[in-house]
Amino acid sequence: MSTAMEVARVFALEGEPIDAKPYGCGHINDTYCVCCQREGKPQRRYILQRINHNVFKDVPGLMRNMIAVTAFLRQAVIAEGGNPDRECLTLIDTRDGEKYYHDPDGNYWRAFIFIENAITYQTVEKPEHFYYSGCAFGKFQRLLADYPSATLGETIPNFHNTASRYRDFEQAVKENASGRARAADCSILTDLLAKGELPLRVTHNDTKLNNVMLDDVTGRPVCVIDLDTVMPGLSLYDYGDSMRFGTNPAAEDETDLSKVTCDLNLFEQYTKGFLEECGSMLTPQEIENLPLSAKLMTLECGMRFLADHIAGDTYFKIHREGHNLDRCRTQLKLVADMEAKMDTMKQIVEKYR
Ligand code: ADP
Ligand code: GN1
Ligand code: MG
Repeated sequence: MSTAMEVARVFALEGEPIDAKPYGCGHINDTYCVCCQREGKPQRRYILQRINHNVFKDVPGLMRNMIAVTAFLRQAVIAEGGNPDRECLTLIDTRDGEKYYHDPDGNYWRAFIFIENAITYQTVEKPEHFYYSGCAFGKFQRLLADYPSATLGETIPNFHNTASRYRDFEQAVKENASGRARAADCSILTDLLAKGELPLRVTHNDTKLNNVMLDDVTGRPVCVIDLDTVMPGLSLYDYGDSMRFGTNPAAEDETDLSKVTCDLNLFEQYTKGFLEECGSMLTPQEIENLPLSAKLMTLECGMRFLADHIAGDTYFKIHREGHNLDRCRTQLKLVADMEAKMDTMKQIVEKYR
């Protein structure tokens, strides 16, 4: 594949390219900063980009848009007395007089004047940055107000067609190409139950910490409460739901997700207590699935919070806007952390079986 340095020489840059380094934090194209040496003059920089043709299927069409829009903006900036080399993107021609280069490997490249003495921020550090951002995009709209929009192509069809994006989302979940939708995981316990490999028991089903009364003085367990959900179920539901709530040192609705983790010491404490009390009556399959049940009960609860958020908060009590969404996020963060710690969780269960 051509290197950025090789491609830099294809463009009519001022001076001799001496360096081409990856640049910026973009998520789509490969961007390089090319530095050129000039006789008796300071160095000059350019931006060189390899266009992502996986994302943009019709690069020539995209470049037709860009050439037309930058030419139009250039005239508009000049008409307002601005500096067009600085206030609008300027494409640099190739030595053959083209606005972009299609290399022998099939990659597309373009080069721009480097806008010096200006930076892009990754977060709003001062409110005024965001104000100026509003000014910039407002001006962009204004300068292009008379451009005939129908003459531009759609570089990504349906890009902001939210209904179409929603269908894409449903399709991605259905296909689950990465396995990350975890749909298959969701039926592991119910399948084992259906096959008779896990016994149906009387279970509490809502075993969070605040559903057990502990003695004020000794801290020892006094009484299991909140028996509304006592039903036939799997022992794994009771173990897993306790883990979901209790191993996370942060609140169930914590908004700082960096605080949300599965604390393995807490995991060990509960496992020890649970297995001391009922380990001898559990089957080997039940014990083997304990670590998985922690993850699955957490995933299930995350899905329930999200579903309720989408349904308009009709099930769980909320105390602020987006409360169920915040709760969903902690659960999904916890699922990811449990997945990362699954091997250790299994070792801990083995220690107490
Ligand atoms: P919910 O289904 O809304 O969680 P709970 O039955 O768990 O309702 O009751 C909510 C809280 O009330 C419990 O977390 C506990 O602090 C307190 N509580 C419930 N029952 C008792 C009880 N019998 N004695 C003392 N406190 C109780
Ligand atoms: C509900 O009512 P409470 O707070 O004990 C819910 C549980 C969820 C839990 C999440 C009957 O429990 O299933 O795991 O919230 N109870 C019911 O915090 O839906
Ligand atoms: Mg309760």
